[in-house]
Amino acid sequence: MTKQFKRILITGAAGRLGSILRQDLHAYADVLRLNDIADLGELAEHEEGFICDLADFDRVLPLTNDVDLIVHAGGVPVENTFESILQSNIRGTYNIYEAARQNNVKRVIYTSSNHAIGFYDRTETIDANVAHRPDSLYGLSKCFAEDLGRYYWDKFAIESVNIRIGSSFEEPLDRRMLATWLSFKDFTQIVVRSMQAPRVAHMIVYGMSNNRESLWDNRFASSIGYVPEDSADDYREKVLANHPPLDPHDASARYHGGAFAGAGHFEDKK
Ligand code: 15L
Repeated sequence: MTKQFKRILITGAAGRLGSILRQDLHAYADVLRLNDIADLGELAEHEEGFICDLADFDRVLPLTNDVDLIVHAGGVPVENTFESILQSNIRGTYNIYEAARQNNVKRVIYTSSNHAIGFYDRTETIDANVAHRPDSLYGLSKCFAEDLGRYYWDKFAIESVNIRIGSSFEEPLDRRMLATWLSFKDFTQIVVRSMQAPRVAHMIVYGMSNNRESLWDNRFASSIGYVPEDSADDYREKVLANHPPLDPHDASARYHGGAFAGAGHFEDKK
């Protein structure tokens, strides 16, 4: 059967979420071009391996050549030094968009993060139209990337879906994740819907499963047909039994971003 896409580029393909995409997206594309700075292991027949640092534009240009779309999951996945956030997430994401423009790639799916809005108080339920409120340099790099996508849409008609991922793990690992959890299956679904939607312009959606407790109003995701099938509630009793409640006045408990909001400046001496 012919697949919908000829070639999809996945950056960060050796990472936790990139590996899920590597496994699941072959159903939609003849060829998966996989990028990371880490080893990608053995490549299947339908896979092209491309080890390079996204901060190096001369490598990113050929990386994005002849692809139908880009799923950009590469970069530093948590708080780090400013220098590494700058190189991997800020310069790296700029390089992806600029190379996409030069190679005429028309859509980028970006794994953004809830840490772009991590300083909203948990008493507030927010949608994807609220102003950025980053809780870390990492979160700030996600804000930059979302705005970069908007700029490349407004000026160059490159579409993007920015998926503000909550917490995507095998199962919810603490009380906060009862609200922020995104199952791996739902993660694949929201990426696939983002790839298949006929028109997305520049969108921001939340990457969250169907959790009863929720910090985010995800109504915009319904326009691309995302209907989460899993729920953190299936793990609720286990999580509550294993994780005592935090002090509700502590910053790690008060804000959407959890421990990222509660942490100090990464480079301060501990
Ligand atoms: C993220 O952005 C991280 O990549 C992930 O490791 C988790 O910490 C997640 O946010 C979260 O907020 O739970």
